[in-house]
Amino acid sequence: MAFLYILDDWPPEEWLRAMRHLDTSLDLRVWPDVGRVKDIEFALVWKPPAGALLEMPNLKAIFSLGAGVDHIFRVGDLPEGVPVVRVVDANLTMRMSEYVMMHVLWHHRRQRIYDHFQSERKWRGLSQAGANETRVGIMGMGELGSDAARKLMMMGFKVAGWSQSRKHMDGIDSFQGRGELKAFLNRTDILVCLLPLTPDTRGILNAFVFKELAKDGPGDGPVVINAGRGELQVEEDIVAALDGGDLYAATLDVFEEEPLPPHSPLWTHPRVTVTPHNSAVSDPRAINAYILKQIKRHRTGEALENIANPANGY
Ligand code: NDP
Ligand code: OXD
Repeated sequence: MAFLYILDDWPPEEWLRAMRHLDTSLDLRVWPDVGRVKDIEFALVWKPPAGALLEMPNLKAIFSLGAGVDHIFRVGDLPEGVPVVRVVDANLTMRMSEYVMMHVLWHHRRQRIYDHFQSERKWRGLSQAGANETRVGIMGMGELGSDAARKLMMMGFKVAGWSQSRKHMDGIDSFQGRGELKAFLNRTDILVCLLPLTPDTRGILNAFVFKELAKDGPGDGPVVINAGRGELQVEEDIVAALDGGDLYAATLDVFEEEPLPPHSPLWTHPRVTVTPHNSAVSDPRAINAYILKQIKRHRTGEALENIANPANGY
């Protein structure tokens, strides 16, 4: 049996080294040096080229290198009946929650203004609301959203989540589906997006959403933090909302086009924070270990975990 990596621009050495450290018996291959295609039983992929996964008659599973699977489903022609498995891993979840907590706190504590004061050597304090007065709304209450929600709640924030299905989490309000989106937005000061990119969610962070965010919060104005996918957001609408007052500030980890092109106004907007799609980087040690666990399950006749549903795209 052979294991194939299709890594786009991830350096293969690190992935191979980490895997060999965990299991010396695997026959590892790196795209495009596939060797005999019928040897390939498992593939770990990030943005696979169209057709790359076809013609592998013994392929048992396609593992996404990350939590998102949009980069696989967008290829279209996938081998029929081969499950696509996404990453659900404590290490990845921890990293995303670190990012969300840091940026929620940064906006809540008005740090952008203090940075500006410092640049002017100005010693000045501002009024400050408590976390218990600030309403955070999380779009996407899956593995990542629900962990971030719990941690924010523990810090004292008023937290609500929005998802397809109703959630029952102590101390966290749940809003469900398009019918409850407006009510969710109307009670939200800081909006965190951890949705997957699907046909249903593409472009969801748009002018309508920004207009509906609460305008009576204790902070400087509505904030959006997007660490889901760039194509969830309409960047033109973000800039217009920032300039028109529907948004006060934005933290963006993901973009319609990545890397963010040099001409994008987001780079220089005074109330936008840009990070390079690294809010929760896939750690080769953790991800390879997760995949080995899945392969072991498969070999012992247990079901693979966290299989994405091609019908809804996540
Ligand atoms: P999950 O599949 O566990 O959760 C997805 C959540 O989104 C679920 O709560 C789901 O609702 C909800 N959802 C999906 N579609 C809709 C919809 N149309 N309307 C309302 N809610 C919807 O995913 P994860 O939490 O593991 O990951 C989320 C995303 O984060 C990934 O898909 C990826 O794009 C992104 N990501 C980004 C990273 C980065 O570095 N920037 C790193 C890792 C992930 P329900 O629970 O009802 O099914
Ligand atoms: C992921 C990502 O989906 O890193 O895990 O974007």
